[in-house]
Amino acid sequence: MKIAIVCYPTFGGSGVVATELGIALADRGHEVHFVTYKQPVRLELLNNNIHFHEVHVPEYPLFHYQPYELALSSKLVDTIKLHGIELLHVHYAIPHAYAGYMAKKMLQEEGIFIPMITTLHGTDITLVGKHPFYRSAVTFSINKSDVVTAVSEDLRKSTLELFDITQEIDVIPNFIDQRKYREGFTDCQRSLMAADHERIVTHISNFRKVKRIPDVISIFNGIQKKIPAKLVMVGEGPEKAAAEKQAKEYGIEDKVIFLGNSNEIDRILCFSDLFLLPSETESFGLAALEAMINKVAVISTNTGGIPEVNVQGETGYLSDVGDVNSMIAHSIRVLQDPEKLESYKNKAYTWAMTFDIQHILPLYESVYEKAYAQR
Ligand code: GMT
Repeated sequence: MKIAIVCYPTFGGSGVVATELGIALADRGHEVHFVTYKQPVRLELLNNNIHFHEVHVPEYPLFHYQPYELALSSKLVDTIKLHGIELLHVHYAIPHAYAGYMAKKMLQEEGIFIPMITTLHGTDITLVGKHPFYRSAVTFSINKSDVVTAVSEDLRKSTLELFDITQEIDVIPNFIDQRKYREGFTDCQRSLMAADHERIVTHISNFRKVKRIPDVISIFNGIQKKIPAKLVMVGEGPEKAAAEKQAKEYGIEDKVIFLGNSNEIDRILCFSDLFLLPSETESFGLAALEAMINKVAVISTNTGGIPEVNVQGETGYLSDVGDVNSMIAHSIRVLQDPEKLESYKNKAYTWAMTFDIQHILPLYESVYEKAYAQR
């Protein structure tokens, strides 16, 4: 099939999922066209099956806000016509489903029918989309999609609770591509981060409020009082400066390493023992799944879709949002006994394997067929 994918090209989970899905579809012989404002960060190689079309928004001083949706829907119309694209898959409802629907209607005027799949990723529903200023447009564009998917059962339920949805929502979870990890890194270069006797705790996110970064630092502070350890913080975002300050206030700044954004997540996870995800809400928690496939145990909150990923007492532990003491206790329990730690890590890996792209890609292909059949 010839498929156009619209996504955010950033380090955020929705962009990562969209990009990895596009790459996997291209490997399966589909022709994939990414349409977005910048080449997606994980899209390193373009090839015969992978194309990238940049959306340009001309700056015009009259506009207080430059009309990205307009430029995106025009670009979609042109790209779909030029390349004979058969199906449109938009990731993140705002504003992609809305722009996609406009493109679909414009094409219909010319006798071209293009089915649209909308994948909901979480913040487009639970944080931003439900805002009264957006709610009507989000409801409309979800209901006008030919197929809607959500990345967890929890997100499906929240969407049905928060909006007046007349559409069925299929759950297709986030995935990992275990082929990328099969060879593994024989040299994890652990010594770059910590001494032999120290454990390595990791957090990866975009450092937004929803990630509860102060809890990450507090949990680590509690851990390092009992167990020699380092904290590796990966990512950039609004809460980073405060986290650096907090580490200094606790007097642990020499134990907390801020790496910024990285394209080498697997190398970092390779030497990690424990992953912290104390989020306020999380529709799925792709970062936790990426940790697990790298044999890293997970300490998380029990919110949103996280319990569908992290299994209590098996792959790690889950606590109530904000219960830092419980997360410290769980972390210490996991880290202090090398044999137990190994068992958590192995179970994390085994469970993560069930989310391999090989199992998930056919689910997307089947919703594509369902949408295509509705033409
Ligand atoms: O978590 C983020 O801040 C990024 C965000 C996004 O929209 O890109 O991630 C969301 O989508 C991911 C991929 O489906 C999910 O794994 C994340 O759990 C979800 N984030 C939240 O729900 C907060």
